Amino acid sequence: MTESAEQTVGLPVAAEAVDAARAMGQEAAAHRQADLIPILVRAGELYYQQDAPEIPDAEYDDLMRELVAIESAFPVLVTPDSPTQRVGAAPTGAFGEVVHGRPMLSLGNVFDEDELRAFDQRVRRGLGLPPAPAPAPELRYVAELKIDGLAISLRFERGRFVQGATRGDGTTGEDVTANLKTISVIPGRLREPATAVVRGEVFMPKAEFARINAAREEAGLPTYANPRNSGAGSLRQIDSRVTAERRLSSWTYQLIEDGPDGGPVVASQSEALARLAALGLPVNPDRAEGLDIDAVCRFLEEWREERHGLPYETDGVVVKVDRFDQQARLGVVARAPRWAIAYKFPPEQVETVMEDIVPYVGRTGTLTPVAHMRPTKVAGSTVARATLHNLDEVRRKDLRIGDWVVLQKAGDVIPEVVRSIPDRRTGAERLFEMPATCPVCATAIVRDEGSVRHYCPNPKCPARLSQEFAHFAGRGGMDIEGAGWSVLEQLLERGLVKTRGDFYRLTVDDLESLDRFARKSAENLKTSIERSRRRPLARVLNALGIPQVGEQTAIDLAGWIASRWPSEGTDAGEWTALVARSLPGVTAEELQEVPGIGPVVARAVAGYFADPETASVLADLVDAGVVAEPPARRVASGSGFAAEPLAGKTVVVTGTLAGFERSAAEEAIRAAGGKAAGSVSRNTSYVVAGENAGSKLAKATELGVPVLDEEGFRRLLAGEA
Ligand code: 3BD
Repeated sequence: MTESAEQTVGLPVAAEAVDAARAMGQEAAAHRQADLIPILVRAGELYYQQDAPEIPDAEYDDLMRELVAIESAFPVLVTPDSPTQRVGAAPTGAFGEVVHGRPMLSLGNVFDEDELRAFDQRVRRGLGLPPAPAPAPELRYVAELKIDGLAISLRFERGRFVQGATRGDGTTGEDVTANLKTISVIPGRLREPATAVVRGEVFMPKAEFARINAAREEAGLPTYANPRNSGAGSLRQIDSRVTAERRLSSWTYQLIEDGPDGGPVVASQSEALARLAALGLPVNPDRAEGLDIDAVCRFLEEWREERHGLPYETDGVVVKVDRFDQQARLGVVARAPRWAIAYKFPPEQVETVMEDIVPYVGRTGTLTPVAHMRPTKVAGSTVARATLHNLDEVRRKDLRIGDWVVLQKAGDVIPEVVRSIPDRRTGAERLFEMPATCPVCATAIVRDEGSVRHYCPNPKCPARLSQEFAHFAGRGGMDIEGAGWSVLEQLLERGLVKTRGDFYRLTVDDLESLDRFARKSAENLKTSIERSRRRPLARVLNALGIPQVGEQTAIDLAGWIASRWPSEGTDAGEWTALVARSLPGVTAEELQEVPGIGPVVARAVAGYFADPETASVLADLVDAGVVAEPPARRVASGSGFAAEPLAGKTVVVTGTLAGFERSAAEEAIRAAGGKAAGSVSRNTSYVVAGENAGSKLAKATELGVPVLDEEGFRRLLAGEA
């Protein structure tokens, strides 16, 4: 095992694995790499962006190890957009939660000067000032270069740094105090014993990024793609020694500090920045104060090119109304202040050759044309692929195979083919056509009247089935631990699993017949399959992959189903069968009763249940003994629909409960409208303590948070507490 390979993705890779990859030969390795990358990229995106992984962690790790081994064996195959490039960061839930005392807001974006001037007009109107170009001397802006980093919040008590958290969703972040302490510019003690919350951005300086990459190159290792990803990953390391090695930096830009009278200590953003600096906090000197909108525009102009010479990455300028009293008058809408805006520099565009357009079959059978390009560096990383969405888009942009194209990253993130460059055509370019038959199962491709979507209509298409079944068995679904891609592929290929219910009909002998499966691993997988047989209804619904239904809608739908077909007095298995028989009859009108479901989703869901194929899927699951657990009963409210007994409540479960797996208990809390949290704070409404509850129980007692046993928990869920 190489020390440095381990650093790449936070996973150890055995020398044997690298040898095995080498033995494949470069061509076979390249093919395998091409299979692995989209799976891992997609899983990674879901994981980081939506916290909804599609493949189990263990499987993800295995595939990632395999990719690292391939890339270690054949470094020429490495492109910086490979998922091996992201710094291995801790899984969600690895850190304690921090509820931000005041939510961390978000910022609206503008992309050109006109939009920025429109912002100025809105501000003037909001403050009752004359519209531009009339002068408005009482309105002044502060312009700060926008750091492309990770937003953080730091708490200082009597001058001491006591807690630091990531922004998270703005309400709740992760406690990364230990890691923030390794950042040298963040002081352990302020120059005054002030009590304050300070917000800012953590980032990796370009030089540090270059240093790390140079060292990696020297060691023959893949280099990291961009400072943003590596900075964000570095802050989410379990082992803060790893963070310390990365030498991150930070700028702060917001000060929340109450004076003796309860009001803020400073009266404006410019004063806040000065005070932050005076307290010993890092404040970006590349800013301007006392600006009118024309001066703001000059500031943008000045930095458009200059920014590339800065020691850190900036992707725009944040423009803020200086005076706090004016900020207060303007207020906040939908979490975004009306007194601040982010101007984004136009994306860097590059030209490259689009060597091919390849149709991919997705989970719903949709064929998506994907551009394969000569790998090119743009906005800090190398891009080789970009989705072209659908055939109409390909035609609209007049993209032909072999064309030179303009490439950019939308929002500096998602690679996008902007247009073709017809002047550079040689005549050898070819029009792309959607295949007449599915590239995977050869069924004739369908395009519905008036739709841009081409799809493979074969519900049994292996491309669809394997993705549908992966979704079914995956984390957001039945969560069958150990049933990852390679297992799934074999089960499908060998015909051991033809329907979803077949997972529950597998025997240990069946599983033992899989490649690299010993008796023990077969038994383990069988155990995890059995464990997944009973899942909360919301999860089972999500597992089905109903069009337009994600995790939240599945929860809403489950609540409605439970109110429509009450489960009291029925065994959960019988209730599941009843629901499975009843669902095919629901209408779109009925489904619109479900709070959170509108007409479009209602129609899609009703259409799904009306499909005879769905009825047989449901019957098969019931036959296979799958049990959907009814959600906690909701209290009937005046509107005839359920009120949520835990609405607005945060509940922490600790220790082992006899009647709930941890995930089921958390599911039940969410289904009852509450929030399931991982750590106890003053904001915790209840702690549910099972067998062997430890420090969380102690913390709850210390903070005076009500503690419930399992029976009390059940009453709480039933709205009886
Ligand atoms: C910067 C909000 C306000 C205090 C809300 C006006 C959205 C990231 O350099 N000021 C800055 C920067 C970010 C900011 C504010 N000033 N909010 C600012 C900011 N100089 N980057 N941000 N943020 C911070 C965010 N982050 C992640 C996901 C969604 N939004």
